[in-house]
Amino acid sequence: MKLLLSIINHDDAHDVIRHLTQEGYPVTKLATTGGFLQVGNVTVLIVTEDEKVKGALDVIEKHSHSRRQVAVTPEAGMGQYSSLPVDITVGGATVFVLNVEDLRKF
Ligand code: 2BA
Repeated sequence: MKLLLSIINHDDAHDVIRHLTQEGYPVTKLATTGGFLQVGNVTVLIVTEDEKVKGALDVIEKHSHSRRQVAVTPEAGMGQYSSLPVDITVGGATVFVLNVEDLRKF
């Protein structure tokens, strides 16, 4: 079994979760915050059989979209902090696939 730990853009999360659920994947949604932008995103936990991982990844890929944006983040320089705009591409989705030894429900 595998755990898909999927960090999804807030604007895509509703669609991704709806389609995962329709396809029969059990989903737990966590409200999370990205460390770099300090804005909310959604972490979705899915535990499923190895052979169903590709199907879940396909759903996530199909309904997640990356976006380019300019972010202003604090940057150290010359002994003081200034805000420098940086051009970044924000997922979409970032997915970690982990082995799960056991699944127990009580
Ligand atoms: P954030 O940490 O808020 O990062 C948002 C976007 O900012 C990232 O998009 C990336 O394009 C950019 N970024 C992040 N750290 C950066 C840095 N040190 N310098 C320059 N640009 C940086 P994504 O890569 O699509 O990541 C979206 C969200 O997924 C992240 O939000 C974070 O919550 C999570 N994430 C991505 N990679 C991760 C990882 N390796 N471990 C844990 N969480 C991760």
